[in-house]
Order: sequence, then C-alpha cells, then structure tokens
Amino acid sequence: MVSETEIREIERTGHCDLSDRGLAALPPEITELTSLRTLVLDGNRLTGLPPRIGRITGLQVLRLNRNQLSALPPEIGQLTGLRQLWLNDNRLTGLPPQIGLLTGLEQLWLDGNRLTGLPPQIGLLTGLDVLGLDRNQLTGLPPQIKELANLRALGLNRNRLTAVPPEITRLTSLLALWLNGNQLTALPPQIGQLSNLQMLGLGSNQLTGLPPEIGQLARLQVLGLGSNRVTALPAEIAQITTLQGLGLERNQLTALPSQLADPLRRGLELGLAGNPLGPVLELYERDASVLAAYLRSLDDAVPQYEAKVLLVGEGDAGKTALIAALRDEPFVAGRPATHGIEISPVAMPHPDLDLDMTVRAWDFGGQEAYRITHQFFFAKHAVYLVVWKPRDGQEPAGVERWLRRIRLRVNRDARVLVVATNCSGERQPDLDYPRLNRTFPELLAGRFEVDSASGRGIPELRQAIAADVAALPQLGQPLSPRWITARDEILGVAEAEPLISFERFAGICRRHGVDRDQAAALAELLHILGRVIYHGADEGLRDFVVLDPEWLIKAIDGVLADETTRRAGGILDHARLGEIWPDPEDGLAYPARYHPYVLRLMEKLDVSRRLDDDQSRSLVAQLVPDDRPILPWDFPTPVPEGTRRLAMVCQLGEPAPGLIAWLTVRHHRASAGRHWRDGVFLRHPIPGYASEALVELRTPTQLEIDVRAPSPGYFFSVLRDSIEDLITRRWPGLRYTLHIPCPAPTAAGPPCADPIPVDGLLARREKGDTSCRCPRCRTQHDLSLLLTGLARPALSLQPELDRLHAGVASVRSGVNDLRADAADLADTIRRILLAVTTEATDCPRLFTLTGDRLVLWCEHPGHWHPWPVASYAIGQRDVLRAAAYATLVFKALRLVSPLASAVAGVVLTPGELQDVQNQVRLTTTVIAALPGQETGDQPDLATPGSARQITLAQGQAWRAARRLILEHDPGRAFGDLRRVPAPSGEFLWVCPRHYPRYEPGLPRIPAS
Ligand SMILES: Nc1nc2c(ncn2[C@@H]2O[C@H](COP(=O)(O)OP(=O)(O)OP(=O)(O)O)[C@@H](O)[C@H]2O)c(=O)[nH]1
Ligand SMILES: [Mg+2]
Ligand SMILES: [Zn+2]
Ligand SMILES: [Zn+2]
Repeated sequence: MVSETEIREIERTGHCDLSDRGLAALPPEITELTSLRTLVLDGNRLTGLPPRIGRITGLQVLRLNRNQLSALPPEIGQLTGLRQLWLNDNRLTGLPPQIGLLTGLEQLWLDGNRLTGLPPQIGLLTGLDVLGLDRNQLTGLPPQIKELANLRALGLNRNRLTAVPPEITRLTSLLALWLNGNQLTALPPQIGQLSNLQMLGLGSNQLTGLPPEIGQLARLQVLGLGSNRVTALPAEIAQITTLQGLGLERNQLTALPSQLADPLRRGLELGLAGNPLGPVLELYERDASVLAAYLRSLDDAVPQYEAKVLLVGEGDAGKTALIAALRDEPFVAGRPATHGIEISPVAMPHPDLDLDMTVRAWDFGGQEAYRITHQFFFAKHAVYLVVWKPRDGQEPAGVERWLRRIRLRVNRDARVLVVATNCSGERQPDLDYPRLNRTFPELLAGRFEVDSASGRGIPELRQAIAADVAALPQLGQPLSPRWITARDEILGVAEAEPLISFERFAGICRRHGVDRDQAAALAELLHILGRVIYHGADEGLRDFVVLDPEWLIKAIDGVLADETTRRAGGILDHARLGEIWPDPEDGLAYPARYHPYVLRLMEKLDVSRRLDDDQSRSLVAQLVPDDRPILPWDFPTPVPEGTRRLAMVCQLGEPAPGLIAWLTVRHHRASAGRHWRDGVFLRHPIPGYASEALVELRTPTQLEIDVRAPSPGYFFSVLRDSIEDLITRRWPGLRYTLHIPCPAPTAAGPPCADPIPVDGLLARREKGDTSCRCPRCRTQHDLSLLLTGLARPALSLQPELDRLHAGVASVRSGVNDLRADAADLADTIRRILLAVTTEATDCPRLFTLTGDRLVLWCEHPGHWHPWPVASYAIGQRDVLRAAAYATLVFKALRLVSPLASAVAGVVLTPGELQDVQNQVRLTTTVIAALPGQETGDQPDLATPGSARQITLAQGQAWRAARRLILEHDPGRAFGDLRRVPAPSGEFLWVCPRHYPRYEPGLPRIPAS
C-alpha cells in the first residue's frame, strides 16, 4: 500500500499525504511512524479509525475530510500534540468525551457531519482558535462553550438553532460568527458584548428585527441579514463606523433609518434587493450618494401620497372618456383621438386615511405608431387600467396583448385593472377573465364594466383604483417639507418651460433651504416617480431637467411619425428638426434652443444615434427600411479558412417590439451600414480583431446571432451580454432561453443547427461532463468549445494569460498571427473587470505600480492605456497591500503593448504607447521584487469546487487594492477618469479622450 520509498520519505519529512487513494482502512504501517507530524487522509473511504491511531503521539495535524467516519475512537484523546483536526464531511453523530484531552487544539473542523450536540468537554479546548460546525443538526450548544476564551471564528451555518445560545455572547474574542441558515427568530441584546466581532452572518433565518445593542459591535465590518423577515432597522446600526457591507436582501423593509446617510457617504455597501422599498431602492441603484442625500433630509419629513395611474388600450377604447368620468367632468360625445399622451390629475380620497392622494392619470394615445416609444414610460409601482370596448367588437385578445406589454416592462411590480367601457348594462362582455388571471396572477387586480356616458360603474372603479394606489410601496413615503415646497415651485414652472437647466432647478431648491446635493437627489426622486426626466449620471443630460414628460413624449412621437426620415431609411437630418417640431403659437412649443436636449434624450433612450462620420445627422433605428440588404455573408454560408464561427439563438417568450432597433443603436460604433427592420450586420470597430456579426430576428420570437472572426469569443460575448442587458433593463418581464445551433456539418453542406439549450450544457459541465451529443445528428461535441463566449470558462484566468504570453513569444519568432490573440486579450481583460465588478464598481480597476506611484489606466476596450493624471504616491507597505491584485492585472497589461502594436497603430496614440511601455517597464521591476507574491489563483478553501470566475482570494485581493485607491483619493476624482456604460451593459472607467465615445454630450444643430 505504502511503498518503502514513500515510508522513507515520510520518516524524513514527518509529513504523510494519502488523500484520494480510495483507502477503506488506515494502512497499519502508518501508525508505526511515531515521528509523524502531519497526516492527511482526505477523500478516502474510512469508516472508522483503529485504536492504534493513539500511538502517533507526535501528530500535530490530522486531516480526515471527506471520509465516512461515523465515530471517533476514545484513543483520539492520546494525540495530545494535535493542533489541527479536520473532520469535514463525514458521518459523525457525536464526539467522544476524550476530545477534551486535546488541549493543544487550535483548529477543529466538523462541517458537514450529523452532530446533534457536543460533549461538555468541548469547553476544555481553551486554545481553540477556529471551530467549524457548519451543516450539522445542532439545536443548541453546551454551556461550557463559553470557556473557549480564545475562539476567533465560529461557524454554525445551516444547523437547527432556534435561538442564539446565550453562552456564545461570552466569547468576546470572536472575530467571525456564522449563523446563516438556522431558525433564529430574534437576537439577544447580549450580542452587543461581542465587541471584537468583524463578521456576523445571519442570513436565511426568521429574524424580524435587530436589537439596538447591535450598535455596540464597534468593530463590525460585514453584517449579513439576507433572506429574513426584517421590517425595520434600529437607528443604532449607523453607530458602527467600521461597517463596510450590510446585506439586507429579501426582507420586509419599507424604510431605512435616516441615520444611515453618513455610513452611506463613507462607502457602506447595502444589499437592498427584494424589499418593498419602492423608489428608495431605485435611489440607491442610481447612486449611494443620492440615497444618502435623501435620507439626510428626512428629519422633519411628512408622508407623501402620490402615484401614477396609466391608461392603455387600443384607439377609441374610451380611455380619455374614462378619465373625464373619473374626474367628474361631463361626458363629451365624439372626442378626437389622443395624440401621444395627456397627463392630468385625478382627485382621489385615501381609502383609510382622512386625506386626498395625488394621483396623476397618464392617458396614452392608442394608435399603433406610438407603441414603441410609449413603452419607455410604462413605470413600475403604478396602477394600470387596460381599457377595452366590447360593444364595438374589439376582440378580448387585445386585452391580453396589453397585459403582456405591461408585464414585459414591469415584471410584477404593478397592479392592473381590466376595464370594459360602453357597458350600459344588458350583457356581460365576453372575456375569459379566469384564464387571464392564471396567465398574469401577479399583475391582475380586478375587472370592471363601466359606461362613461351614464357614469355606471364609475364609483366602484374609483374605489378599486384608490385601494390599489394606497397599497403601492411609495405611498406614505416621507419627504422633507423643504423638498415639497421646492418641488411644487419647480413643477409650477412646467407650463411655461417644459425644460429647465439644472442650475435653475438647484437655484429654486436653494431658496427653499435645499442644498445642491439634495437638489440632485430630489431631481432623481422626481424622475423615479415619473414627474420629471433627469439623468444625473450622464454628462450631456445632467445639466437640465425635463419638467413635462408629456412634452418629451410628443417630441419623440413626432420624429417617429416623420415620413421624410422614414423614406430616407431612418436617417434624420438635424436641420429638419424645426419642421418636425414646429413652434406653434398655442400648445406645446419646441423652440430651437431645446432641440439638442431632446435629441440627446432620444439617444439616452436608444431611439437614435448620431452618425459617426456626420454629426449633423442621426439614425432613427425604428425607421430603418423593412427590407434586408445584401450582406457580406449570410447564416448558411461556409466559414473561410482562418475564421471561426460562434452562433447562438435567443428564444423569446413573446415578441419584444423594438429589440432590433435598440441593438442597432447601441452597437452603432460597430455599424457596417447595413441594418433593416429585423436585423443588423456589425463589424467590431477595432479592425485588427477582424470580427463580424449578423444579428437577426428569424421569427418574431427567435433572435439569431452569428459571429465570425479569427477569434470570435470576445465580440460574441459582448453581443450576448448586450442582449441580455437590454432585456433585463427594458423588459424585466421577458422570459428567454439561449440555445446553440449544432455546428456539425451535414452531408448536404450547411450545419445541422439543431438548437441545444445552454442551460442543459451548463448543468452537464457542472456535473463534470466534458462532452455532449447532439440529439439530432448524434455528433459528439466538446462542451467547452460549444460554450465559448457563452459561459465564463471554468478555468481560472491564469492559464489563459499564460497561453497569451506564449502566443506573443511565438509571434516574435514569426509563427503566429496576433489578431486572434489581441481579441482574446480583450476578452481576458473584460473577464477580470467583470469578475471584480461583482465586488464593487465604484473605482477604476486597472493600474500599474511603479514603486513609488500607483497609476490608474483607462479601461476603453482594446485601447487600455495608463492615465498618469490619476496617479498616487504610495509607500512600500501600500505596494504590498495592492500586490496580489496588481500581479494578476499586470499579467494582462503587459500584453497590451505588443498586441496593440500588432493589430494596428491606430488603437493608441504614440504618446499613449510610450506611456504603456514605461509603465510596464517600471512595474516589471516592482513585481519582480515582491517577496514570493502569488496572485491567489491557487485553490481556495472557502469556495469548494471553485468553478467561479474569480476566486475568493482574488476578490479579497481586489478589495484590498480598492481600499488603497480610495484612501489615496477620498474625493474620488480619479484624475478625471469617468464611469460610463458600455454597450454590453457593464460600466467602464475611461479617460476624457475616450469619454465622448460613450457619452457624446449635446449635439450641435445647424441653423436651418
Ligand atoms: N356611450 C359611451 N361612449 C363612450 C364611452 N367611452 C368612450 N365613448 C366614446 O367613444 C369615443 C372614443 O372614446 P375615447 O375616450 O376618445 O377613446 P380613447 O381610448 O381615448 O381613444 P384614443 O385616444 O384614440 O386612444 C368617444 O367619442 C367617446 O365619447 C362609454 O363608456 N360610453
Ligand atoms: Mg384618447
Ligand atoms: Zn446536430
Ligand atoms: Zn483613454
């Protein structure tokens, strides 16, 4: 079993590793080796240990993870020299009392066993530093646990605790306490005694709140409370100045304490998803400082009762007449059709409180032409009326279509009433409401029949609307009286000026005692509530506020209805805007000074884009020709030598109107001038990547993507991510699945193309499969090849970087073509950025270390370059803090210069290339001098079977580097590097030279 040589080696080193050998029993010769200090037997089939184990008295480390031990022999107590005992993932139901003799023990690991209790002797292990008891069946701990005065980490995740054992609160040395996945309903106030605690995990319990004493945990850094039933937080939580992360996902919070404003400004990260917080959630999503400003204003706040009611339905259904009836206006026969949209207030008493709610009705014109724009303005947290007119034979199917449109945009976050008009009483309209209710259970709130002429059914409908409005999460949201008066004055201006500068907005706020930060937060809040349109994070848009959404919607409708632009294939000549948006005497006015703003807003909504080569014209994607132009290649055409193909089909649950138009606009930088109603042909803007793509709706619900390039993975994953990003942002209610058309060639020539579901492939890879068979043509495929560009490789980044380095080396000797490697480098850097982005996106992520300076880089893909303006003087200790992450990133950045010069000089200016080379030279020296630093790419104990894109160690490495950068730049100026959204949805930090590619600012419009 164990060879002579091995035995000699073990005797020499004192170390014996017999893991994963399939051992069913401990080899007898081992227990003779009394000099043994470390014995590793992980991953065998041991069901018990022989009493002779007690003879290895010199043993310091004994590892028995992943065996089948159901008990330990009493003789274990003879191993008094033991410092670490690892017994994770066995079948232990208890521990022998002799465990208490192991008084030298520092680490005791018992995760994943069947323990229902611990012996009292556990209290004798006073030297214990770490005690791991995750995944057992513990309902309590013996009181003696309190004797473990040196314990620093205690893991009790996924047990059966219904209360925190009181003795735990005496373990004042604890730094980390994990209690996730138990059945806790409350925390004892004594929890505050754990004054050294840095990490407290309480997720997936049944907690409804926290005791105020939580504020005494003066060193706490991370508090996890996800998936509980917390309804409110104690204000004291804000006293913990060390707190960096507070996870509150999936609780019942309806408000946050105003005291959280300061911690938020210091950089506290909150997890708030899945709480009924309404607009507060969106404020935080926009920016932490915006939420902080709002919370800070709340001292003397009063509750607000404001909401939107949106009326949708076919033309002539009776929407406008219905609003008139709800407003108690006299009935008017023969109304004209509504153009675009009309917004008007409807008085509505609160069903329970003695007050009037402010409800604004949005009456959408029902004509077809408006539908694509109007869906932008379908808001969450609102009440919808789907209006239809059974008497004239409007088919009930229309109702379902409108319900689908609403669900696409709001998912579940709205209430919908179905209202039949013209119902003067004789017979029930023919609508299969029970079926609709099954299809839209989260949305539907009731059906009504009314007659706006006679007023029949109107009082009941009004009551139902009031009840649903009152239940919206934002109702009763507190607002400062100063904000209220500022808001009212500002909105009073809307009549005369549909759009004002942010300066003016802030000026009015100032007069009401609302400072500039708060003014920005107020603008954001009013935007979320649908009162104004304001994009504070956008360079071109943050300087003004649209006070009248109706005005903007009508302007966009005007462009989309413009026949001249349609005839020009969607090319809008800016000089014609004066014609499209006349400046009439009465009604809505569009004087020329507003034109740039409206045009920029259309860009923000992905309606149009300026042409790259001609800034005085824009492409309006919804007006492109219907017909498919001639393309350089087509789906079935064979792939030329040296080019590879990646394809994917995105199967949509229902049609998503506007998808192709939005994709066309988003990827206008990659435009190859060929776009039509159902598709677009793209070419990556960096010619060196030689990447082309065809994106086309084959049927209204089947989107096909085909990318061809020497190395197509990069462009493919960018396109795939941008589609998924568009869907999640624009149509959160849209279900979709991804498939890969089987690439195997058929006898006839074209590929088999049978769609293979990506989910299934991922599940197989999880299970360890490396290949799969096409159900149709039976071809055996390599799983990882099939998944290129669709799933982050299971490999860590390191091997990919090593491969690229080898590629560059071989190019120097003239063997390799670098175009493929250049695209692969782009993919690798993007993967690093995406991986660390799951940690934090609030600071640039590429940098080099030159010994005494840390220099940030511009992240513009393919054009990465140092940005010496953003550089910080750092000391030797700082270098060490950032070193682990810097080493990983540097492996990628070192390749920038050789690959950039290979693909073409155009990607970097000569100055930038010089900077790159300087930085790389200096950083090479720094990295080489580091004391045996590794990047943390080695297997990671904390994430077993780590197929994750970045290991926990790398995540920690990044967080350390981020803290260092933020310490050196507390004002977060970053030398004017700015955060911009990439077409694929993620954020990038780019320099002022590259900035306009993402946020082009206001267009200049030629005088007509
Ligand atoms: N008798 C009767 N007539 C109605 C009722 N509802 C609407 N009408 C009439 O039907 C016509 C169309 O109604 P509108 O309210 O303008 O329809 P709409 O849904 O706003 O139409 P668009 O603005 O084109 O989308 C008008 O002449 C109304 O007076 C109703 O409940 N009873
Ligand atoms: Mg109308
Ligand atoms: Zn096939
Ligand atoms: Zn740049």
